[in-house]
Amino acid sequence: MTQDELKQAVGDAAAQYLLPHLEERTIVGVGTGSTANCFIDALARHKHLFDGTVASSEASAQRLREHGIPVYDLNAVDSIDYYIDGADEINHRLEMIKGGGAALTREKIVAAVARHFICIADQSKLVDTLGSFPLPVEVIPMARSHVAREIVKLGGDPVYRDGVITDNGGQILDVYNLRIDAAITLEKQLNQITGVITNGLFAMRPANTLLLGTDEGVKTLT
Ligand code: ABF
Repeated sequence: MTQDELKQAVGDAAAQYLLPHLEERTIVGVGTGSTANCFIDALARHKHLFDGTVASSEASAQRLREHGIPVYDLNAVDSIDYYIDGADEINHRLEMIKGGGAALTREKIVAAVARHFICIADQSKLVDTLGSFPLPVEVIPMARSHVAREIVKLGGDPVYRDGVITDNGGQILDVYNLRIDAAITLEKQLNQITGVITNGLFAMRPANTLLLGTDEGVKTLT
């Protein structure tokens, strides 16, 4: 199967996974990226079964609204039972690198609120060790060079993602050549650097479930 077919399969599977849990008051957290878009399109077929959504990006919010699905401000909802989102890499502890789509801050916020984070990914995203994908770090623009210097001290090679401004007005450094064996430790170290808004390591709050699209079908890992 092509990568797009695997993404479609896992997006459909995530909608099916949610079906028994949807009720009229349910708010679904919705992520960002091409795999998340497959989920949005599948979820839209069941929009009559739940209340609405909270989106992790303006792009996902627009796609949801185009389907006629309500999108709420996170401050307007009391809780989110399920958050469905993709990842750039995920390991066997369900720790992730996210942020290739520059939505990492809102993704991390919604993931923090959600009771159950379901990661949806094609088989290419599952790795033994995180770090082959460059780790996105969202920064306050005036602090970009300072943060880059501090990241070099941690052993990474930061590259400014030129021309990208996030939904929050931040800029992105993509950090290359990290071999991340202790993801929680590195996530905490990066959080301590003044000027960092969010880093793309989702290890302190990993996914609860991974729906993995493979040539042998969609597998569930927990
Ligand atoms: C999003 O999923 C981002 O964190 C990550 O970059 C993206 C993966 O994109 P895709 O599903 O298009 O591979 O949550």
